[in-house]
Amino acid sequence: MRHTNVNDCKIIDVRKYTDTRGYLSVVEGGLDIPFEIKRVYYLYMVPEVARGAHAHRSLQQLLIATSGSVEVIMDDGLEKKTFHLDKPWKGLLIPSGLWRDLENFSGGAVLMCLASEKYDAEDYIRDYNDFLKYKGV
Ligand code: T46
Repeated sequence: MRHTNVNDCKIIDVRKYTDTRGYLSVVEGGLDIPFEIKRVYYLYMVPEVARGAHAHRSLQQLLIATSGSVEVIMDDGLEKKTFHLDKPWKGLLIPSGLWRDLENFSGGAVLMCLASEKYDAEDYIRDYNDFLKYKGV
């Protein structure tokens, strides 16, 4: 989606159930988030490097730092917005068509992604100038 902007990204409280045994969090596609989940992947044992640096043409995602913390910098070509993910019940809902950089993974961080589509290398825009052209900036 060419017309999305950083203000379309939303932090959501992931549904959680608590009792004396601790916490259980759940995400159901189409119910807690506006898409069906076709793929789950997660990043872990990330050294002091940045990841991401791409946009997706179609993919919608929910990112959750299930352990530790990470910064996600969203960029629509005109504006940037930084989200700090640091709780297993805090999710960042990302619509398609936005550039993201992932930085400052804490030690032991695990970043889980619930994705709206199966893997498709063609869905990625990995060159920032191509991204700006795509957004018409
Ligand atoms: C994203 C951030 C949060 C696959 O073969 N299948 C997959 O489903 C995925 C996600 C990746 N790969 C392969 C492609 C690359 O050879 O795994 C390798 C590393 O992927 P990438 O360089 O895209 O990793 P990140 O951390 O830059 O980005 C990933 C996701 O690709 C991306 O969708 O939003 O995590």
